[in-house]
Amino acid sequence: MPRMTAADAAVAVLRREGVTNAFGLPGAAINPFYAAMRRDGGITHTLARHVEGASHMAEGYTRARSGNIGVCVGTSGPAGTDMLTGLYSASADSIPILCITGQAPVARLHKEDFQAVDIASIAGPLTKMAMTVLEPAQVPGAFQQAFHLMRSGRPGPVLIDLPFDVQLAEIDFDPDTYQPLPVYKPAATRAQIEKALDMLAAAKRPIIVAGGGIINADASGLLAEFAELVDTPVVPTLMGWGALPDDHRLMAGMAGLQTAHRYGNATVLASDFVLGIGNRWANRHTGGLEVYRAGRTFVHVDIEPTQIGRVFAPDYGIVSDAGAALKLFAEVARERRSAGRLPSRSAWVEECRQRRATMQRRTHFDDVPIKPQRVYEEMNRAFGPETRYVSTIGLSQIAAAQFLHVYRPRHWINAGQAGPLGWTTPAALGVCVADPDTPVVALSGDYDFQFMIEELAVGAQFNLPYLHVLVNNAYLGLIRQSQRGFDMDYCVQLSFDNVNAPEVGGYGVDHVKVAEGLGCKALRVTEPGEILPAFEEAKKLMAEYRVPVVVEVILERVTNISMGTELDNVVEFEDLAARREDAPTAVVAMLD
Ligand SMILES: Cc1ncc(C[n+]2csc(CCOP(=O)(O)OP(=O)(O)O)c2C)c(N)n1
Ligand SMILES: [Mg+2]
Repeated sequence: MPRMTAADAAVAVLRREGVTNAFGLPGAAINPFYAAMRRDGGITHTLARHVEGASHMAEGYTRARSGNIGVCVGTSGPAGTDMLTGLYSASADSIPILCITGQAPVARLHKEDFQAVDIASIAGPLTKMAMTVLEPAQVPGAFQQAFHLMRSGRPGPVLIDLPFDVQLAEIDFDPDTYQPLPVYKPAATRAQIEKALDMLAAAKRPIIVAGGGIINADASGLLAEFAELVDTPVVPTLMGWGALPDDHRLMAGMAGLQTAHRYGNATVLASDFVLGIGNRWANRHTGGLEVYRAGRTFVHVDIEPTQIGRVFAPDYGIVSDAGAALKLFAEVARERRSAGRLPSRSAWVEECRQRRATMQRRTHFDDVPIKPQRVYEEMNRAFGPETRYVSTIGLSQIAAAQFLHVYRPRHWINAGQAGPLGWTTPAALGVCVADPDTPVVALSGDYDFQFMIEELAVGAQFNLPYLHVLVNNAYLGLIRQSQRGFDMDYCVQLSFDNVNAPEVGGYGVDHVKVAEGLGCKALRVTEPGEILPAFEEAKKLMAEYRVPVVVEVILERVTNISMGTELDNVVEFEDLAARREDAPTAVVAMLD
């Protein structure tokens, strides 16, 4: 039997589970694992500048490509605690990442040893498994179980904590005969699908709410097929955005309190039946449940049994992987269609499309300082359907969801539930590592950008070019807007007179200089007409220098973005689009 250190065995399992990349940074307690990675030579390591950054890179890496599992590695103590936000973000959005930490030697764990912290207990609620491996011979099994859990059921992260002496101990392990464990994915039965289709057929104005589970299951094609067969409009959730292309005839818009379209909310409110697939009825999607549920019948399909009924009791629930359910939905719908048993939906589909062509928000403003809506209009002009967007939270992200277009799954990569500021830059870098051939456009507010700005150096060092649109209002904009309810504007200003950069006109941080200092390229624009040329220039700079390029757009300081408390109570702060020229890049042209 081959003998090797437990750390070598851990790396061998990673390789056999398909891992080719890791994100992290070493420290004394994880050096044996780094030594094993070095001996193996098959794992490309990206050195983060902050351990939290490594965890978000891992998440971006997972999200970019089906089957990927991002791995982040850090030492004992603060490295593990730094990665907790990454574990939270990944678990909240059902994204598998594997977090590996070093630890003090087993015999010293209870002695308050240097940087010994009980990370497995701390990470427990954020992971599907969090384990300090105390016996060296358990290491291969711990990793095997980790991959089984990350891929089974509702995907999510795992943490494995390896004491120093456990990593170094020699064990018997045969990588050649190692076999990944089978993956558990429940599948709907025919009787369940028949019943749900009967309920859909009985409805007059049905919609499909398409969640991120469809993207996780790689089932976007099946979604389109099924929706077309039953001719039913689709409302993607924020996590499901891209599952159906924005220019699809049945795309009805997103619904919610913030990241939503006016026509999306109106269509949900007009519906009488909702088939939710791979979604979790997030509260910023539903708003108040009384309004959301009134007069509607609900069917909920989810891979995790305890998700059924968690937020509200649906009229019918099915435990199934979204892909397995959609495959059977399409199969049975095709049979019913051939037998002439599907009701016509053309009037309802047309009604939803009319809403799309009339209920639009205005994007075309010529104001200086620039209004944010104009930035997204120019982004729609500059970036095609091949673009992968990465964003986190803030007015910037909310407006992006209202105005940008997404045409493919995994092309809207967004920390949906946790929304940790700072996620955007490292996640975008992880996306670039996973798929260097697809153009990546990240979007940040100034505060999100400042949170993990140091990670730009990783992009410069490892030649990970992407375009970072930075919309600068010198404000914690979303919080400023929410403080209107408290009648205050308190601790939310990022503006100051920068003694080194009077040219930023009181907006505070000189992002261009910082980005350049970190080895990237950066441009700043202050007028609407400069935005598009700056994007084109940025593309050239990316091609020439192979580093991240930041395009900073100086915005007007105060713009309130549409949002509200209920689906029927979203407040509009600007004039709505009345003519085609008001929303010139809308996917469905505005009917004048
Ligand atoms: C770690 C963390 N702290 C606080 C928040 C709350 N929060 C959400 S958005 C926001 C302000 C974001 O400002 P910016 O990135 O400039 O975006 P803007 O809203 O101005 O577009 C804050 C503080 C958060 N999401 N994450
Ligand atoms: Mg801001």
